[in-house]
Amino acid sequence: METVDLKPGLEAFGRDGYLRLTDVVERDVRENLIAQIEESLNPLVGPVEYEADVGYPGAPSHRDAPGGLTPRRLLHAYTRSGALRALAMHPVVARWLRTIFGGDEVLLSQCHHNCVMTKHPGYSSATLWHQDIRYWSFDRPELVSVWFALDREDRKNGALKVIPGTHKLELDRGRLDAELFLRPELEENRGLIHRAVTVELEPGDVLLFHSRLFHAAGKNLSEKVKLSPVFTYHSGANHPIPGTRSSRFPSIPVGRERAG
Ligand SMILES: O=C(O)CCC(=O)C(=O)O
Repeated sequence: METVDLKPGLEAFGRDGYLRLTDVVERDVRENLIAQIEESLNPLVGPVEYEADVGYPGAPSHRDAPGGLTPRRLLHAYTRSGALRALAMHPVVARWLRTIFGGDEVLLSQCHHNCVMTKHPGYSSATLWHQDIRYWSFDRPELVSVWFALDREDRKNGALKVIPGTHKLELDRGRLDAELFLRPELEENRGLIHRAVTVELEPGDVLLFHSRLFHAAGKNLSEKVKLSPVFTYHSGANHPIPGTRSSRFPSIPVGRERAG
């Protein structure tokens, strides 16, 4: 593996709460993954979360409504194929995660994200401002979500938007609604949201972001479904709380690079 100075990226992650890595996933790997994922969409291979299940703005109100059976997430991505398992263990991503976790062991959570986001044109919904950690239960809120762009992700097809630095923010509970989304009607939240940036990704790019970073995304207004595998990682020193959803399945060690 080529020698890359990880220090500037590590500093950027610490400051902003996210890091975009360019050109990580090779074209043939992406094409193979896209073909496999498309096969899982028709006929639909479960487990799946439908747009109607998420209840986000713009989502069909129930499964029997028009578009109610639009798949929003193909769940349990890690167990779906060897290609998805290899993606989750990508050596470039593993090296960054190890660096971010200060050299500790890196573990893939099977309980959170571990899915392929399948944002469809027509019936996709917008995701409001939230932190991924909101429903997760670990010793410390120090997890990293990793978003793989198999194709271009931009404003039109619902690329992620982030508010840089918000992984370090301490907010009063009142700034969040019942579902722990930022309340956009509050003046102080409007100021925060005003600082948001859209993270456009090219095919093969990867976005790493802190589990406390506020992020959101729009609907897919393009003609094409957007397919994005997403996995979540934690360090070996950060354990899921026993008895919670975060401990439902064991985490998987992310291997070290082989020498030579
Ligand atoms: O693509 C989207 O709408 C964003 C999804 C997201 O942020 C999440 O599921 O945590």
